[in-house]
Amino acid sequence: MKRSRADFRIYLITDRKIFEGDTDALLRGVEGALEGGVKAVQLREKDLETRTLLALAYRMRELTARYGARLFINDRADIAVAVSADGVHLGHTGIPVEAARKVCGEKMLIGRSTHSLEEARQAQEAGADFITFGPVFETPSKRPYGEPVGVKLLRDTTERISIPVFAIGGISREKVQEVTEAGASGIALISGILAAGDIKSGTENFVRTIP
Ligand code: 3NM
Repeated sequence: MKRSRADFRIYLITDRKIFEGDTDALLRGVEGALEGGVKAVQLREKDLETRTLLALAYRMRELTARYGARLFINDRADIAVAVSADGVHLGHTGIPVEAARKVCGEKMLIGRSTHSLEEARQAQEAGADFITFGPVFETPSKRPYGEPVGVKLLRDTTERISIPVFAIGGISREKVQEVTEAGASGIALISGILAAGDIKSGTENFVRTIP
């Protein structure tokens, strides 16, 4: 595994729509995943109004801290700093990595979503600590972004860049071996964990597969 400050292997991303928009239910779901062994969470509720998102980010910070887990905030470097998150995760419409570094400083981690080798290279050169790369497999939430990139492109990318790559998009337990053999340092996922009937034991199964 590539060594870096991004020393976790399962990167859980939130989506309260799985809980019919109920943020309390989302927090309970995330707590189940933390109980199951998740060590990094990205708060990604892009459509929330700023103050509502900030309030949720404070609660997520308190929760993740209780379990010794990292917290990342999607795109909102300002909110990440305000709630003392461990990092920010930048999507393709967000501010560039260099700008986020100025806001967040050297201590915080910066993750970047990438969808091609070129984007992955750019993220690394700009100083990202890690990237997500995908969608590797078919996933309903990402159909608007086009075809999955596939495992071969994942492998081509992990072979050419040195920062950790988290495979994202349609990751189930059955896919973990394939993506780690392709050089992924870890997996990033929403439904594989949060849509499980029993989130804690579902997470434990992932942790056993990718400790
Ligand atoms: N980003 P699931 S795919 C949030 O390719 C996200 O950058 C992607 O959800 C990307 O684990 C994706 O349920 C959705 O497939 C991941």
